[in-house]
Amino acid sequence: MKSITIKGMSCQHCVMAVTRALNGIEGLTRVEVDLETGKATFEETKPVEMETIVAAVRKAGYDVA
Ligand SMILES: [Cu+2]
Repeated sequence: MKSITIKGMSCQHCVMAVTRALNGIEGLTRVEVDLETGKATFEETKPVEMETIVAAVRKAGYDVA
């Protein structure tokens, strides 16, 4: 399981948007995003570049710490 910290989330809608963005990346599974901690955890079914993840999060309107 990998973990990243998302910046800019303020409500459950943000959590859903980030979750959707991460779920949209091929190779990521078991995505869970926690509003309190700002942590997003996931597993990889194949290696995914961190740049790909950061790009998807930014496209959704958030950032990775
Ligand atoms: Cu929100």
